[in-house]
Amino acid sequence: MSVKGDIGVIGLAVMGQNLILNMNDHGFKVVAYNRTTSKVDEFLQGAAKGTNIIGAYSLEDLARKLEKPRKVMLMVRAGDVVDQFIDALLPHLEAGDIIIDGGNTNYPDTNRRVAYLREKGIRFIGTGVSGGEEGARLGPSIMPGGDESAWEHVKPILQAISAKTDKGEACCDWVGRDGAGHFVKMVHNGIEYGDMQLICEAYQFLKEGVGLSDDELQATFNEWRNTELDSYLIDITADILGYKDEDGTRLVDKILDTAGQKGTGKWTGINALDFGIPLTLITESVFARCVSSFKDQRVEASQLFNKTVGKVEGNKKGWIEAVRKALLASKIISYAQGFMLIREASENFGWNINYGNTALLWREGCIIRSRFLGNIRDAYEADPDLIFLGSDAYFKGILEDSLGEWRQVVAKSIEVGIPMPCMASAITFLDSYTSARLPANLLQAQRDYFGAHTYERTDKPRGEFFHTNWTGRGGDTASTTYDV
Ligand code: NBP
Repeated sequence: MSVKGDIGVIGLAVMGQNLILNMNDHGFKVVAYNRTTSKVDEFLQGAAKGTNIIGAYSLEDLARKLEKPRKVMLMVRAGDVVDQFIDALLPHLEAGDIIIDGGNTNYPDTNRRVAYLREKGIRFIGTGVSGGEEGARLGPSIMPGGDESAWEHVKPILQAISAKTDKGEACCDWVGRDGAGHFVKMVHNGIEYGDMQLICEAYQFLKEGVGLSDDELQATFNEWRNTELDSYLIDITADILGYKDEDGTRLVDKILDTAGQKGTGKWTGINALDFGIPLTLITESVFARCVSSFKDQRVEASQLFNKTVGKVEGNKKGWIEAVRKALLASKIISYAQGFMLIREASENFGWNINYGNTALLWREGCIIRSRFLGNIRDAYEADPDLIFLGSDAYFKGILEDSLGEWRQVVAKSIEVGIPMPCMASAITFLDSYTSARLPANLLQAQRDYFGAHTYERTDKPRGEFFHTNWTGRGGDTASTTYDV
């Protein structure tokens, strides 16, 4: 082992500390630095005691203690702090050295930083890291992108510390140039929003509509662990539903129903709008959190129409199975939409993202880890050009098998007054996407009527545009044709 450090990590909060300990476990010598340097000593005397971890007390000290090319990983608050550290590091680095940003950075910032540092001869990697504290310590999902010439130098470290599939494959591989890694991490977080909201909708329907008891609810989610829904989020939901407060009642019932958010779901929605991709489910899940946060308004509005939730009558077991199918089918739509967004960005930026590989990165270590992601990987391995996940034979089969009960659940939720924004948006998307004809003929007529925006005709070749003087008062001049 070298005397100097293999990698430096800046940022000794929960993620930084755990990643460093993980690197140390895998035999790498890590140099640890933090703005508040007293935290370096606290770390060395606490969690890092007895390890090979070295402390650094200035950026100069950090640079001096690193093997060349130097590899410095930032695990600090995303945003300006990353830029500040980059500029403060530059005087201590030399051409070919590598900076890695492992924070939750918005990908345009990574695009910008890769270009900025390339001009200065420094190689930059922006990597998504998912899995929270436990993932960082035991094996996170890692999604690196940026300057590809840096990858061979950091690959042995990042792949060693990452989560592994049951076949031993690392949930860490090169995603693509520039901000590709952070883009994929952003979509991961958006999918996480969607998965969580879908589970919440299933929970509310079964609890308030079907009337399952706490024990029945917990048992249901426990059983779902043994189905295609098998995933980390289903696991923790089963645990949460069983968790009792000191007085013996379920803690979850005492938690205020207002959801927080840190912004990555919102970024995913904004990008979907920018790229023109109908990411309806994830976007609804962000809005669902927004509505939940209007607690006082909701309490007041709940008096407006004397709202009560109706009972969902019928066989409990039948409804539980119908909800399971609705949840699974909706989840397929969410991932289908997420991969459409990744494809659009990849083609737009020339990132060449491998979609099967992306599913593999999320298979273990991260919050959305699931058995299901193995099937997504198989689907893209079988057909790398697959546009709509629902046309893969395996997923098509599930959608076909679920459709009837999925419709029943969504229709019933509307009938009894239980909000179901994500499951409803998912089936609406499927109905739209699989419609050879939509009412956009009328929409184009409206656009042409008031704005002379022109339309194409079903009885003429595509690409020929027509304008009608609908009222006899307008002229014959058409507006410029463009697609938004
Ligand atoms: P935080 O996001 O809480 O950041 C703490 C670190 O940022 C500390 O080292 C702190 O130094 C430093 N810092 C701050 Br805050 N303001 C600074 C400033 N103005 N100048 C210099 N340093 C500053 O840590 P975290 O929760 O470990 O997350 C690290 C990154 O990983 C973030 O981008 C986060 O979004 C991402 N991430 C977090 C999780 C998670 O589960 N927490 C999961 C995945 C990704 P100080 O000690 O001197 O204040």
